[in-house]
Amino acid sequence: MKTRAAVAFEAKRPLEIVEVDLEGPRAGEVLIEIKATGICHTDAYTLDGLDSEGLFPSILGHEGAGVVVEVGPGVTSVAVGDHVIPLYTPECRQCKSCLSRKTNLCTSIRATQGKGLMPDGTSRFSYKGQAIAHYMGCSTFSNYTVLPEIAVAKIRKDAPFDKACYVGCGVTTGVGAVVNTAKVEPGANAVVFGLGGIGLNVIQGLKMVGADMIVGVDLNPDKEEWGRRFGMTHFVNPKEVSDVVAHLVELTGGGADYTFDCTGNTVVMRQALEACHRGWGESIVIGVAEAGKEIATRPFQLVTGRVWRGSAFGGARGRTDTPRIVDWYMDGKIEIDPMITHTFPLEDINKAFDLMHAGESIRSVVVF
Ligand code: NAD
Ligand code: AHE
Ligand code: ZN
Repeated sequence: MKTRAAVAFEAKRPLEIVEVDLEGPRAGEVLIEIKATGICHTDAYTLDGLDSEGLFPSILGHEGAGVVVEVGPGVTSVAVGDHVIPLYTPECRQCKSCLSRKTNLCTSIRATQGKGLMPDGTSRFSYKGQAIAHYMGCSTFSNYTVLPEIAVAKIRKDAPFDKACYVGCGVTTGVGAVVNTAKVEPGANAVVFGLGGIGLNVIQGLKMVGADMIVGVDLNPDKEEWGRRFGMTHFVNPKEVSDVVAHLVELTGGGADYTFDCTGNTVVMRQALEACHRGWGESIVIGVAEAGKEIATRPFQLVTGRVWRGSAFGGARGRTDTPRIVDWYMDGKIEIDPMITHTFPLEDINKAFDLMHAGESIRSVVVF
C-alpha cells in the first residue's frame, strides 16, 4: 500500500512529506493506522545526527497512538479495531530480560530494531524502490506503520488519540522514572533538571507519589510557571546562582533524596549526581546524550553512597504498564492535556522541531 509519511532523508535536513510504499504485516506483525504522534526530543536528536544508531533515510517518530487495521498470520494478542500504542520497548514476556523481572528492556528484537529493520531483518517501508529504515521499531511519522505484535500495547477505546500518544514516550518515561525506577516514597525531596516534555512528567509523578520538596532546574525562565503548574515547589535557574550544586545541596538540607536528569547534557548529569544526599541520594539519568559524550564524577561521590541509575521508557513494561498509565490519565490521576501545547497536520511537522529547539513548546502532536 501507499502511505503518507514524513521522511528523514538526511541528517540535519527538514523532514519531507512524501508517499512511501508500505508492505503489509508478515507473521507476528500488525498494520497500524497512526492517528496521532508526539514529537519527542529524541526524534530531534536523531534528526540532528547525534544518535550513534541514527540511520538515513528513515521514518522517525516513536510516540504514537492508532488503530490496528490488519494482522499477520499467528497474531493473537491484538485484533483489527483495537486501539494501540506502539512500543519502542517491546514486551515479549519470553526473553531472558523479560523473564528476569529485573528490567523492562526486552531484548528479543533489539538487535534488528537498532538496525532499522523488522525482526526478520527486512524493512516494510520503501521509496522509489529504495528501502527506508524503521525508527525505534515504531516510525510513527507515517500514517500507517507495521510493528511486531509484542511491540503494541492495547489501550481503552475512549482515550483520545491526540493525548494517549504522549503515553507512548514522554508521560511514561517521566512518571515511570519516579514510580518504577526511583520508587520515590512519600515525603522525599527531589530535584528535576530540565523542565521539558519529560521533566514536567517527572514533576507530576513526584507530586502523585507525595514527594515533599520538588525542585525544578532549567535555563529557560519560562519553565518556572510550567513546573509550578504540575507541582514544582522551588525553581532554580543555573544562570542565577554561582554554584548550582552547592545551592541545591543547601536548598534541600544536605542534598536531594532523588534527582533526575531530563536534559541529556552530561555536565548536568554530573551536577544531578552531586546534588544527591550523601549516603543515600539516587540520581536517575533519563536524558539521552550525544554520540561520543561520557559522564564523569569523582568516585568518592559513589563511595559515599550516592547512586547513579538510568531509566529507559520509565522502567515500564510496555504491554502491561502503558494501558494502566492511560487509565491514570482517564481517571484524572495525571494530566496530559495542558502539556500538548501545539497540534499540527503532518505537512507542518517541521514546525514542531523548530518550536522545540526554540523552547516554545512542551509537546507538539501531529494529528493525521
Ligand atoms: P525538551 O526539549 O522538551 O526539554 C529539555 C529541557 O531541558 C528544556 O526545558 C531545556 O530548557 C532544558 N535544558 C537544556 N539544557 C539545560 C541545562 N544545561 N540545564 C538545565 N536545563 C536545561 O526535551 P524532552 O522531550 O523533555 O527530552 C529530554 C531528554 O530526555 C532528551 O535528552 C531526550 O532524548 C530524553 N528522553 C529519554 C527517554 C528515556 O527513555 N530515557 C525518553 C524520552 C526522552
Ligand atoms: N540509540 C542511542 C540511545 C537512545 C536511547 O537511549 N533511547 C532510549 C529511549 S529515548 C526515547 O525518547 C532507550 O529506551 N534506550 C534503550 C534502548 O534499548 O535503546 C545510542 O546512544 O545509541
Ligand atoms: Zn521519546
